[in-house]
Amino acid sequence: MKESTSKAYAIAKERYAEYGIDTEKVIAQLQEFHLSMHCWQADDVAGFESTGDLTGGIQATGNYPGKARNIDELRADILKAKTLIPGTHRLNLHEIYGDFQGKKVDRDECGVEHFQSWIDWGLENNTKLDFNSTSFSHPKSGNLTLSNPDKSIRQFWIEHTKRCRDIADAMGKAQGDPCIMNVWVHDGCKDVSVNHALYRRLLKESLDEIFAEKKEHMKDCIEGKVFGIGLESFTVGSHDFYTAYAAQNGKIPTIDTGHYHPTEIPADKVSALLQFVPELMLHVSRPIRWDSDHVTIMDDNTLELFSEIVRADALDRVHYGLDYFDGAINRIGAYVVGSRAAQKCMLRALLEPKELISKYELEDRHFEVLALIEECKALPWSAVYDEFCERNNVPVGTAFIDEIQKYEKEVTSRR
Ligand code: RNT
Ligand code: ZN
Repeated sequence: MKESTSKAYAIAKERYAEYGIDTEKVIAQLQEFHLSMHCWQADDVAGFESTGDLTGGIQATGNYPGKARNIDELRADILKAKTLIPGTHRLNLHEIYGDFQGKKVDRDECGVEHFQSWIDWGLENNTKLDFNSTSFSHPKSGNLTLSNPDKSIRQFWIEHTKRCRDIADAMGKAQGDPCIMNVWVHDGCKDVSVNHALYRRLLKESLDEIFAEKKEHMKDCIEGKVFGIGLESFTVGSHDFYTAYAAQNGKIPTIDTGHYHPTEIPADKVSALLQFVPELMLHVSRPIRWDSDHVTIMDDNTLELFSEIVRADALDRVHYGLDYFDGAINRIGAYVVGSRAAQKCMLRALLEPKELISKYELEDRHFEVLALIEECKALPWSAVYDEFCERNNVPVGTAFIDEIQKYEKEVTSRR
């Protein structure tokens, strides 16, 4: 262990003790904080099904060389990223990342057999799996999938999503821990339209049919959005729609931090939703103007989000997915920066002296609340993070940059 790291940690430990915070306990909590790393950062959401374009309300920009072109490269890149991120983390797969062995497997034909090698890989690499149905980038994606008035198209996507639940259930069973399956569909209208109630009724009916079968080893999440690219005027699966659906049906709403109006604070959803729904799924991202998917950083929105979870004492009621895709920079670097940023936000949330602040607030002493929140920003949390990295045998500070450059030179740049 580097002497400077351990000295800095010893001082940090004392400083936090002055506020009643036990940094050893916090490090133990951070060790139990598992991100669900999104497989789709490795190849700009391409998947292994076809070489077609990414369509359906989302877009990845950038042409940085070296993206993963097949399942082996994707697995290698994710394992590389994992060596640079402290802790143990899950992997979030989309259906288009199945092991199709070069065969054409349409979305209404997918089955557990196409994910058996992922299940084995997860067990071998101590990586639990989460899952997503994929309704974009397909000839039948169009503007409407589960809410399409054309029954045959709607049925196609219902069948797909049901099959995805079977796959997720098999993953959960094999790993002895529920697989969290997210449903996001891009359904919407580009321009003025009048059949909103119809589309929403159809989406509700499709979801009812999809969720009809109880599953033991997976949990369902539903993800809303303000708008999709090319579908700016109307979104069938809006936040109101899914919030109401989740509350009525005991489902898990997914809070994608890139999916709200610019002045809306995603963190504020946590204590509101958790009064009515069992759990939450997160897609931690970073919205920039029209793009909802820049690499996660330690920004105010993310800090506040994790703080609200800790303050609500809801650490075990939340699943921590990441969801960004940046094709303009080294993609493994994007994984590492974003994952470490999410961990730092959680660490800072755990280090907040919340009992003290809460006491002041309940006594109506608001200057003291403000002062403490301000002071906490400058407490030596980074020394605790460095110590956490040391204990997990991953590079401390910027040392991961060299490792990623080396991997780029030896592996990704040769693709
Ligand atoms: C899109 C949603 C969705 C996707 C992934 C790839 O706006 O956020 O979660 O990003 O499913
Ligand atoms: Zn998302």
